[in-house]
Amino acid sequence: MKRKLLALTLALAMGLSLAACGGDTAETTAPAETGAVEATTPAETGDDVITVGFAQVGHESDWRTASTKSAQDVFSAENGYELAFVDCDNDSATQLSAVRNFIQQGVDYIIIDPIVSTGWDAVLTECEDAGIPVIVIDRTIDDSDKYVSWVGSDFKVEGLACGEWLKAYAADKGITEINALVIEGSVGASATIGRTEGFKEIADREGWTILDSQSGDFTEAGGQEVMESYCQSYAGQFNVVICQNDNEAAGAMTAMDNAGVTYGVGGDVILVSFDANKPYVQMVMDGKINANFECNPMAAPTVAEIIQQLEAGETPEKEIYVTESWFAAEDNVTSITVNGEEQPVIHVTQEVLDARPY
Ligand code: GZL
Repeated sequence: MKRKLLALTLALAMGLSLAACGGDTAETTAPAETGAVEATTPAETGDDVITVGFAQVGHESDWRTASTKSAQDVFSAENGYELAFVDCDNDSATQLSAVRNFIQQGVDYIIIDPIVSTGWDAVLTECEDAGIPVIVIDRTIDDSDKYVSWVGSDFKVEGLACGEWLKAYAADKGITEINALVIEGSVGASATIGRTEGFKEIADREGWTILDSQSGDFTEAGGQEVMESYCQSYAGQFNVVICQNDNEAAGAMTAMDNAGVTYGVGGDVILVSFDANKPYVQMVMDGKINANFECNPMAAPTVAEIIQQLEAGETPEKEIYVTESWFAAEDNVTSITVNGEEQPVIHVTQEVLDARPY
């Protein structure tokens, strides 16, 4: 009961301080069946258990698996939490419905990793009315700020870093013409929007050609399907493939293998990926992937700190960025500068690989 009173006080404070959010997003989607709710219930329930509802994007990628594991490790019974986890299977209607179910369950806190960045203001208003603080992780919500904090990555910076690395790499290799194919992530996801925008900004500045840019939905199957189509449509025309996550890169490699297209160090095509999950950092070390731009999935520890701040009546930061690294197969580009900030490009050695946490 103590936490409920605290949350209600917070919600009232938030309601008073928040500027009106632009644009009503009328709920047009009828609530669908929610995903299976998996609650990790502590052996001993007590007054000090904090209940957390987590509406996760889905299970589409290795990155997602790491993100989910991070939350399950942190919000465990032994750590004093009861986690109600919903895998929303990349379905926005399921995700909105899952959040509404958390409200009905009366959880203490709600975590959302939003599948898409719009359509959120109505349900976030319902959370606020119910006095349940919302913490957003990873992808962003762009049509409402009725949440306490967001913890994640700057996706545009990831895209810019990719472009700046490619510029430096091409210069070192004497490559004067870039004809790129992009395999985008899920449509409407802020990760897709940011990475696409960042890379295109550099491509436009450098006069590169982006021959095509289609969604592989952040999955291996999607990456393979798009790359098979590219190998047909753009045979012999491209020398760069940008995959917006590791699973798409895996699919693209299969398609290029089948089409007899060589890639990676010494190949005809420069292959770039995002996420930098450990198996794909291994592929960078092996020279299959030329560069990989990390997207850190470990937001849960920071979310736990935010919850503890709220429990203590403190006000957390509104935006908290996680740290990320850039990896390359060769050591010919040692650093790049993005938005005026220089950051090393890490040449992947066995020591670097062994040190990777996920
Ligand atoms: C980005 C995250 C993306 C990953 C993909 O933060 O939302 O979704 O890059 C995942 O692997 O599917």
